[in-house]
Amino acid sequence: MFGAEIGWLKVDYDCDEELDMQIWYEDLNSDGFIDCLKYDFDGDENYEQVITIEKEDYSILDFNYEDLSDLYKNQTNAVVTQYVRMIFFLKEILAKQEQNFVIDDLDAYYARASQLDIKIMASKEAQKYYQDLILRRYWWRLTQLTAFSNSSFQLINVAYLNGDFEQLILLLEIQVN
Ligand SMILES: [Ca+2]
Ligand SMILES: [Ca+2]
Ligand SMILES: [Ca+2]
Repeated sequence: MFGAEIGWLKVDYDCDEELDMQIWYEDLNSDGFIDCLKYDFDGDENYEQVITIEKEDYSILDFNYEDLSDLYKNQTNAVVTQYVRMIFFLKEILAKQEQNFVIDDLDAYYARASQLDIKIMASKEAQKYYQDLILRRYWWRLTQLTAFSNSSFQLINVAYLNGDFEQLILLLEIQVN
C-alpha cells in the first residue's frame, strides 16, 4: 500500500471476539513504503517483535482490477505452497532446539479448523492469511533461540527480512538436514 504511513491488523483467529494477536505497520522513513512491522503475538498490547525492512526494490503497480487480480491469483497459490514448506522446516528446527517444543496455538487451531470448516479449506486467501500468521509466529520463536545468533542463521535472517521465500526455504532445508 504505497503512501500509507501506518497500518494495523487485529487478529481474532478463533472468532471469539477477543483479540489474539496484532501487527502494526509503519513507514518510518516516509518514502511511501512500509518499513517497520511490530508484532504482538498474544494481543496484550505489548509488541514482542519489531522488524525493520531495508529492502528498496519495490515496484508500484497500476491500480486496476486486472493487474491486481492476476498478481494476487498467481501470487496466492505460489505463496501458500511456500508458507507450508517454511513452516514445516521452522517446526523441524524448533522441535530440535527448543527445550519444550509445542505446536503454536494458531497453528493448532488452523489444523483443527481446516478439517471442520470447508470454507477455510476452499479459500486460498484464507489459507494465505492463516499460514502467513503461523509463519510469523514460528519465525519469532526461531529468533528467540540461542542458536539464532550463530553465523549459520545470518543468511536465513537476511532472506526472511528481504521476503525472499525461495532462498529462505533452501536455507532452512539445509539447516534441517
Ligand atoms: Ca480470539
Ligand atoms: Ca519506508
Ligand atoms: Ca504481546
